[in-house]
Amino acid sequence: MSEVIGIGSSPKRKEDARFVRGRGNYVADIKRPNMLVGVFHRSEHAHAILKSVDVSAALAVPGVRAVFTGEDMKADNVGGLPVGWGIKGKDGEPMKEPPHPPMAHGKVRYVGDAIAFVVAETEEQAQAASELVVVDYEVLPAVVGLVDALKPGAPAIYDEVENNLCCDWHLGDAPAVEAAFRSAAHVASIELVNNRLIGNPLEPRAAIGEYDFATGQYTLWTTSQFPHVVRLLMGEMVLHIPQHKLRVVAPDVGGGFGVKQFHYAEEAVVTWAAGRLGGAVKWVCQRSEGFVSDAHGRDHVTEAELALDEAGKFLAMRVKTLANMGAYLSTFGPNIPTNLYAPLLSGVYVIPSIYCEVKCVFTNTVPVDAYRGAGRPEATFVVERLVDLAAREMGIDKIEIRKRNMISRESYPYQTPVLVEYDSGDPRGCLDRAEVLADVAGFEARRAEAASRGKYLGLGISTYVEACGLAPSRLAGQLGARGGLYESATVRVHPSGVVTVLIGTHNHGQGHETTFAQIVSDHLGVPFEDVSIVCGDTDRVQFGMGTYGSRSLVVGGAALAKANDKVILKGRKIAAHQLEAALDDIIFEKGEFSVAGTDRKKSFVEIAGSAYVPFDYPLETLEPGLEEQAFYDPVNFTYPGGAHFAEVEIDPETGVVTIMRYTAVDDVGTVINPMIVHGQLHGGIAQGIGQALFEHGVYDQTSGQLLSGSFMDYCMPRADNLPNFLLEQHSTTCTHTPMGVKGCGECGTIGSPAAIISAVVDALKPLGVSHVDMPATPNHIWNIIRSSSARL
Ligand code: MCN
Repeated sequence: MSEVIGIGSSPKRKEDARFVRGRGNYVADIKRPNMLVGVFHRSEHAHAILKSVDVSAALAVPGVRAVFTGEDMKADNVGGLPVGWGIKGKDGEPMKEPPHPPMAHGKVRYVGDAIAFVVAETEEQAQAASELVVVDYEVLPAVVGLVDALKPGAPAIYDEVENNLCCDWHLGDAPAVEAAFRSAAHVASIELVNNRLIGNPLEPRAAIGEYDFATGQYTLWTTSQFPHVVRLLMGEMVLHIPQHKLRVVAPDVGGGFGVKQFHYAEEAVVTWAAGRLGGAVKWVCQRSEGFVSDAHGRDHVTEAELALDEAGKFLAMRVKTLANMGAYLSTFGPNIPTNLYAPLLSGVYVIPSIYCEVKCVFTNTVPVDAYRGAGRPEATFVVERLVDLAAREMGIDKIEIRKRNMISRESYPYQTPVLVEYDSGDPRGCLDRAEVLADVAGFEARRAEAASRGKYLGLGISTYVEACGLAPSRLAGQLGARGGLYESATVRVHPSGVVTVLIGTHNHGQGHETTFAQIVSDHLGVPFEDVSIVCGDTDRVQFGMGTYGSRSLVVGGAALAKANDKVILKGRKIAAHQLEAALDDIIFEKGEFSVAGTDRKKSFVEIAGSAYVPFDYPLETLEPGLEEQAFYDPVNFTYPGGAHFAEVEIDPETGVVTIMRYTAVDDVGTVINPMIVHGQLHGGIAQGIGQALFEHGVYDQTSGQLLSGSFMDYCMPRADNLPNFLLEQHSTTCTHTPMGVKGCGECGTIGSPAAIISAVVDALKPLGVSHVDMPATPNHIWNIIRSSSARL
């Protein structure tokens, strides 16, 4: 396709040509000369003192080159992994940040904690030897539940952390909320659980460390969503490698979903081991190993209340949440249930005052961090469950109560009581359209028909707002974070006019090679096929903060747009020189620089060529070449939003929930590629349905063993669990991003859990059920139905 394909078109994804042919280049595919293979020996106990670690039998296995332990790393002055973002408690006290060594020494704190790293010539040798590492444990009592961990006398995971409490954080105006609750005509109260999720991207994590003795250069190939940040954190804090001597490469990555956005212990261990052994060392995570070593997501217990006046208008909201941190703080851990959760509790509603307290709690479980949506699905679930409950208790229709309390389109920009200011949106427009598409008017007839077959049919709804585009420095600073997150892009126009973009975001499934090429094609008027996107290599790309929090388009795309503008400006200067006109008279349109009001013009390709030819060039005022770089720090988050309707049918004999219809109307601002946005919504909704109906990370309360440690016990949604989704966009333009765009990567995951549970509860309404915790598995639903006296 040698044509311009701009913003708003849906070309097929460039990257799929290699993915669908099996030609991707993943970390596990990479082979380095004389590469060794490493396997971790991991703790089988949730909480234990390491009395001794005997590696002699493992070392004796033929082919084994080394067996390293946490004590070896400690002796080599290896630092701890990054543990926090400066969250402060209510009284301004800093959160507790106990050290997180890459391999345990002294004590293990969860099943899966790494104890030893066995390096051998082959994986089989390393695996066999790792089973011969003998650990003498003094087993300690473990605690995995949030409420239990805070109880006096609970096992202490760190001597220096009282009551296992990492921090007691809050946001909002408590006195105003108390006053509003005192004047309320009705208070709806709910206790709910946001279930623990385990990410499971298609490609398990992997890492290769390599040390080149001749140059003193380290290279890490890793399955990461943010290679530059890994270089920054690992180089500076953990291994103390100067940045110019450490290259981090994240090649093709087979899905991340948040799981690959942390700096993991294994990355540091392979790189350090490579340095010790003077070569390359590879580790590829086994699927079952991933269950106990990939950071988990969610895991909240919440009490929430909504105060309303007699007309059903919201007055105030009060939320208390316990958030599981696991045994160590992961890279962003405490940031998720605080800064990315509480500021979203206003949803799309006018709620005059809100107060939220969050206790972040250590337990003997895998560290918990971001998982697609990260804090925002949790907030949406709280708000939407409360709204449904209030509607039911006050006898108001659940769509009507939402309409009564929604922020009107005219009220934007809208300042919430929880710090953030929404710049744009039209929640009512989304809701009205979704109501029509979902054929809400015909629902009662469908419910009656289902009842005639002995089935319960329920209609559920969720509205949502998301804050994406992490993170405006201004807001991050106000929330107490140590830094904001900008993004950078370089646009390199080659002499022939073709373009290479070097960008700091990372593409691991979102279609950036396509959408970013569309942006360049649109802005510079160059053919879509003439644009290549490069990401994921710290030696090639100037700098970057990576991909998560649906930031790539709104922050990275904005940097790209800014760099395009700079290219155009320089091109105009060259054209002004060549066409002997004033700069102000040179206009750039559709790939041509022309003198306004004349037919004198130069094509983009001509200008690109002459930028590299000294005599075509105003040398006294410009440097040769056509390459521009831009950094962009957003001024605010962007706030996509929408309304999702789900219709579910429940079989009372089996408890199976079948999704009959799913309708969503979302607002993601200007759409670059409608097909890709559609795909992002599909994937996101599927993941939200996974949380609502299937997925649950379950620990044994006494031993701290992960009971859902394989796909036999951890149920992922499959294609036959999902209906066809009916999706539409109802876009409002973001007022502060260069192209008016908002993010879309997490929308589906944020809107869907609450919509599904709302539908499940509605279906069970005849039984008097007012809330169902996630996941609404057949067993869970069957038990609810069995225990009800009012069956159909
Ligand atoms: N897009 C667009 N128009 C818009 C918004 C986005 O065309 N108005 C396009 C973007 O250009 C990009 C895609 O949609 O190609 C997603 O954009 P964005 O919302 O910026 O999200 P990111 O690219 O930053 O991706 C992160 C987001 C998150 S946080 C998770 S988790 C997630 C997700 O995206 N993980 C994914 N989607 C995923 N999709 C795949 N296949 N794999 C993952 O690991």
